[in-house]
Amino acid sequence: MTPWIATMLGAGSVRGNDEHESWWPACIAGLNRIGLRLMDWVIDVSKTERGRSVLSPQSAEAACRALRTQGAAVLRGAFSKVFIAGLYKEFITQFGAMDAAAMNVRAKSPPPHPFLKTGGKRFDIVPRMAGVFADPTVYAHPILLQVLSTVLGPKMRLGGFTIVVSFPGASVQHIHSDHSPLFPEGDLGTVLPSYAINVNVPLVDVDMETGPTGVWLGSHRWPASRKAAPETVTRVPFRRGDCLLLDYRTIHSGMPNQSRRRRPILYMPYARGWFYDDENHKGRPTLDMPLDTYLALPESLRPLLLRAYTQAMRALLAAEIAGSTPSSRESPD
Ligand SMILES: O=C(O)CCC(=O)C(=O)O
Repeated sequence: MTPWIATMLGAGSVRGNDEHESWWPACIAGLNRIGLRLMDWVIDVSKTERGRSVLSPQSAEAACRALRTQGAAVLRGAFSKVFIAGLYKEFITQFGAMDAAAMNVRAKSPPPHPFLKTGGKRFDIVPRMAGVFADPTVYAHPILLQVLSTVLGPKMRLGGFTIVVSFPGASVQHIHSDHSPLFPEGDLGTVLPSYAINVNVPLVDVDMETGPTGVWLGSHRWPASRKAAPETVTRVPFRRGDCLLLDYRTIHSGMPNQSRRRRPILYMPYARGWFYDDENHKGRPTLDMPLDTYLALPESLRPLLLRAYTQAMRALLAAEIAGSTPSSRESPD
């Protein structure tokens, strides 16, 4: 048994600390079942694949199959740890001085601002795409593009570049998917191919104590009437360099942070060219890339980053259209 499976099965102490957590201890009961399904959706990127920045046809097919059938895939070791350490440093430069209370105050202030509260002591924040955050190695990583362009087509766009940070004491997040159904009539959306995939890149090692994102595998195909049973959640720890690809329809929830460390995860949603996420980011641009940086990009990358231009305007419009209705990701508290 590999060490990370062992970590998962020996999930450590669990304590409820708010009303959402009544279901959390039941997750442990589901862990044995989870072990059986791990190999379906976790793909180990080999040293050679990482070195060449390309997946073998078998690995690429396994990742695409996992996204199709499970609505999720983990690419273990897609990024180098040194590169992720650089991203973490930039996160600390931009937001290291803020604690949960400071972010809460900002999240409650009138828009526009980069802070969205997505749970107790959990926030989605928009960093400036400066320094290493502007490095194409992160948002145009060839291994990511290899998988994503197969699933979403060659005209996909990066729709956002945000960081979800959970602070020590963060409670388990409400169970949700990242968007309401595109076609609620007759659950049509559940039989369609994927239209958007959120790529989550943890900037620190995430164990069971720090709290990974829990996933309900296969839920992208569930009818709206089927609710996620908390005890069937799948959760695996992450090491720096891993990333989690989640279909926008897949049901998930951030696990509680019972450690003393904050847990930042980079969020990069990629979508087919016709899809704009107007639900999740009212009043804030989701991709804060300075225009000069955009214009300095190689021409081949500009189509992927086109939303650096358009998101700023759409954010203002979305604030007007959506009014005060909370999105599925926003904290209901
Ligand atoms: O914090 C996490 O692990 C998940 C966050 C999330 O799903 C969200 O903000 O929508």
